[in-house]
Amino acid sequence: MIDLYYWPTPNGWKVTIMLEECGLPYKLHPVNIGRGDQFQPAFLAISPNNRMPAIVDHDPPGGGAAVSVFESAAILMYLAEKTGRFMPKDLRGRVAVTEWLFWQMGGLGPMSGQNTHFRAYAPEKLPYAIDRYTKEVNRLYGVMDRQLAKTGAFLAGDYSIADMASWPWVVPWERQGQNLADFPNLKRWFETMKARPAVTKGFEIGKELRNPAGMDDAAKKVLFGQTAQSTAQAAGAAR
Ligand SMILES: N[C@@H](CCC(=O)N[C@@H](CS)C(=O)NCC(=O)O)C(=O)O
Repeated sequence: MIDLYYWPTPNGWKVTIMLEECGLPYKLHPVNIGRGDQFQPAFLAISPNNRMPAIVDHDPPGGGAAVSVFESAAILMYLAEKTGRFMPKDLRGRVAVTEWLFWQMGGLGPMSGQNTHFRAYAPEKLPYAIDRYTKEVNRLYGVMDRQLAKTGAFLAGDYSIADMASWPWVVPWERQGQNLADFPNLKRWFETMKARPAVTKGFEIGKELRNPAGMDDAAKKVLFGQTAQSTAQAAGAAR
């Protein structure tokens, strides 16, 4: 059985989608990041960066002690290795999936995250910051669109963990100030992904946990402005 430490956000959906695609049984442990659960000592022992998702696999390949993994791409790679699925066996195929997975982790995810922050959450509307991140996300959509025109189907050829990592970050495209109609190959890929039952199911996991009113002030206080000192204090207070 796999323990999944999770909150329904794009980085969380990557893992629920993969677990559903693989049909692996898992137990959900909600980490309410708006209330500070990420600073609980038991969670920090698994995920020292105070971020979800994280997993603990009590039945790792080859047996032995349970394996814990934090960072969504590391989790996807671990699950691909465990199941032998969604990561090609040949060198060139593996390189392509790794490239697009890391592209998502270093580009699409963080840039979209900053874009959301400045568009939706920053207390002041900062035109320079909004413009910078909206344009960068736009550029990244263009990169995906051209890649998908080339492959014709998925980001790295066959359906893989690179697609599972990227799709959740395109879900909020309107909120990102983008228009999917401007990117026909991306739009086709987005709809193809959405039609997969495991993608829909993974996306729905823990939906009821979300605050229907959106992020409240208490959550903003926990999530924004973290420093080394404040996170150490939060971890101390949760002990
Ligand atoms: N690079 C990390 C990012 C994870 C991440 O940013 N998770 C956010 C939610 S989407 C979180 O747990 N935030 C808690 C916090 O900011 O304290 C990954 O891909 O796993």
